[in-house]
Amino acid sequence: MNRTKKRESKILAKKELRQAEAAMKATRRKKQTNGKLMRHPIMAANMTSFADMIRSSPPALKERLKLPPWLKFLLPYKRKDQASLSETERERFLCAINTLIQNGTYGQLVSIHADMSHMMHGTQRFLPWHRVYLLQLEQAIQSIHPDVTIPYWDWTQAGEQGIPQWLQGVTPTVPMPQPTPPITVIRQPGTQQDVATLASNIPAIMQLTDFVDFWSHLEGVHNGVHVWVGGSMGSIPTAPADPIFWMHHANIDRIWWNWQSSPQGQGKNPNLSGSAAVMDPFAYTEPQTRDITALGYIYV
Ligand SMILES: [Cu+2]
Repeated sequence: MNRTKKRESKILAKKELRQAEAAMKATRRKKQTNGKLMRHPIMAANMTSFADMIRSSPPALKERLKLPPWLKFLLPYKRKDQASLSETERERFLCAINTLIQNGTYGQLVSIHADMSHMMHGTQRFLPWHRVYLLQLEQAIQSIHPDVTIPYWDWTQAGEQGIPQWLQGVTPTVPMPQPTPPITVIRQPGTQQDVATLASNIPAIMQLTDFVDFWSHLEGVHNGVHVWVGGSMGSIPTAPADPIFWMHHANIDRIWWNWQSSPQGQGKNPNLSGSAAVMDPFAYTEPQTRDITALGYIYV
């Protein structure tokens, strides 16, 4: 074979590989969306822990299954206000986060947020996409400490309008997938008055009756809090490296759930269809993100 022929066959092989990959992706997507192969397509595609396996088993099976009392916490689990956590709860959360940072799982999640192709900011995907994104970290956390959940940082409360004290020393260096260099978390928080001003928008936002109005205003306040924390939190590719990102987003998710549960917000959903309704790179579709109790958690 001469050189040009060799090159041609190489290009051909690459093309075939790409086609095969595309075909595989298409069937995978089909399997995930038609749900025929999975009894519980919502959870099954993203399960990383045995706790999730129990949690997502059919209600009838769960009733028949005899579980020891210490496994009863599995459904639904509670996301708590960070200010209400005990010392042990704080330690176990940080311990799980650290383990995930060291084993590379955390860095992989951060890199997903750096990928703008997921269109998760400035679109109607913002709220459902981040709801799914939080679940990814939470499921990874629970594969280490099954009783730990993501606490929310309720910056609408006067007592929480600053970086929580127990997080002030938590500025890890996060190893990232190759070739991205590690991220060392930094913060440049603003004043208490500034975060209070941002939070003062929330009561009026809760009164809105249209999803697009609600989402766009809430995302605006959310952006303000990102900028208020500053440093790593101020830029999209590095923000999730700061553990406070997840607690900020849990608070946004909680505010959305409160609105969804209110007369103004009831039944008001994003207007997404086709691939825009699939929360890529995750398999969840937008309708599957609407009910947090179906996803297995509540806010307390
Ligand atoms: Cu984001």
